[in-house]
Amino acid sequence: MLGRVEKYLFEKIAIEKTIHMTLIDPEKITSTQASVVAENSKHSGTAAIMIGGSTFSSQAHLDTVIQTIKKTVDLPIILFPNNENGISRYSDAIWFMSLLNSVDPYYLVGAQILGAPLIKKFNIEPLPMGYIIVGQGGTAGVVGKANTIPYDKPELAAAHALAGQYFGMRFIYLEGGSGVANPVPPDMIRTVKKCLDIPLIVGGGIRTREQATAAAQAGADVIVTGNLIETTDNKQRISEIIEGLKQKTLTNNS
Ligand code: 1GP
Repeated sequence: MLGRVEKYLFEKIAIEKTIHMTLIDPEKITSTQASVVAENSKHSGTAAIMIGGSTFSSQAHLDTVIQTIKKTVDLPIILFPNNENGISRYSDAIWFMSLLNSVDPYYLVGAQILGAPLIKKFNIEPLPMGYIIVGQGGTAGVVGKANTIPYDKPELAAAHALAGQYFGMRFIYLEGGSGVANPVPPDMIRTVKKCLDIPLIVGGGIRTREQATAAAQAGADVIVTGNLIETTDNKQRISEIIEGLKQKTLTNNS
């Protein structure tokens, strides 16, 4: 049986075709700022709030950020952990993810083994996801010891994604790396999406409506933006991106 958050995501993707999620890195923001970002993002039409970062370490701050956001918005809070320390009892769900192109068993299955008992204890909904770092990969690529897949090798990314699907993962995430200059190219997204029967999440370096729409048109089911919230006009930029995704759905349906 599908969990509450997974069901919500599947239904939303079925209706809206491509949805947006806002990633908040607790290390870069106070809890008050986080709740303002979450509220603005909700008004703009974001579907869920993801919480996590590549180098996060304070669990107490993570708990406070999530509790503060929950007082303001009723969107699902999904953890996006870099290891077993990124777990908070206050979250609704967690990307139960394996970094499929890591050379370190810790990021393939080790951290997950350490985290699983806590996830059960806190009754957090696990969302099984295959995480693939491509292109420059940013900090996530370095920390996760990923054998990053070059942007001009889309078929390699597709092979990783298919392996994830065959393992039983229910989402695949193509990660270009937070803040990278160039987001995952549409050609790579298209090639990966073609071989998948499960939703495809794309993130890393998406800053404009045009980039988000291009990723959606290539087949992304979920667009994640994180760094954008650090810009002064973040509310405007997130609104434009989500507006672009909605327009794309209207065009496709007409
Ligand atoms: C990073 O894919 C996410 O894990 C989002 O990237 O911060 O560049 O939006 P940005």
